[in-house]
Amino acid sequence: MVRPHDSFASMDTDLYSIRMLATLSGEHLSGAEQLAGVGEIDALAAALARRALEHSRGRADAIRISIENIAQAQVVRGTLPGLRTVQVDTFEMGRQVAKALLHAAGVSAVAADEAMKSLCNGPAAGGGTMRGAMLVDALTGQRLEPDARRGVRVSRLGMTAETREILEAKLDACGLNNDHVREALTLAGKVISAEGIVAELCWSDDPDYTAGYVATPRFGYVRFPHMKPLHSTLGGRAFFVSPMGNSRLQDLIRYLETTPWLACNLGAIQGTLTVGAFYESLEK
Ligand code: PML
Ligand code: MG
Repeated sequence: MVRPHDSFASMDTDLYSIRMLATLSGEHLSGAEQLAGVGEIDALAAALARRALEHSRGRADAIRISIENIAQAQVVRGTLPGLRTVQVDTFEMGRQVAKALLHAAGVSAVAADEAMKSLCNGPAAGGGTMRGAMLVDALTGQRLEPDARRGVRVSRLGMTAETREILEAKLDACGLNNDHVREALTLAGKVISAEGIVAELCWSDDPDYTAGYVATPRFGYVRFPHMKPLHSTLGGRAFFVSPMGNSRLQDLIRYLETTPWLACNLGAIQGTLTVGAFYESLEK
């Protein structure tokens, strides 16, 4: 998340959802979301605009920032997942261990392979990155999102000031206190809180950031420093879902895109472990 000047002090203050979406030559470039108190809005809007103008994939030519009031009664409160890093030396190794974790979480080999193939080729219909995520049937690997160009964009999410303070201190201690990690951990928290989600797979589409992660309700947020070659701009997200009918799928998409979700607590932020130690932990 971008850093505001101050933070919303208590849950009595008005809460706003602030969202930024930026494009370059008509293609998705950057997006960010936060729930914030009224006193933070101006600083956040400026920081989000700056981020889109200084993006590593180029300078945005269109930036949309939307700000909307959120009724406190609608807010679902949750917990950020625990975080671990598996020390892989190559992106091939990162993908291999990520696949093993997806399998342990209940994603079939065919579904994991299909999703990885799509992320490698550019998941949007016709190639390229999407502003949202793919929805993938965890057994068959079939793509389920209604619009394969846009994907499902997780929105209206954030954390309380107290949670952010604790998180930043813990991430600082591991050298991981950056926008990528804070935002991805928050997004993963909302995603794995949704009914029917089996796992999330993500690696960055930013050319200078090679890390990615798998998040699951049981194993939390497991990051891999290498999930793609440096300088590649092909990346994105896949949400694996258990088989469900159309009306439950619509409910899931509505939850991910519109229900405000606020992390009020966090899981354990742990250090780095070897591939061997990680495999052993999967067997426990
Ligand atoms: C992104 O910000 O582009 C996605 C980041 C995924 C990995 C974040 C991490 O380092 O844990
Ligand atoms: Mg990006």
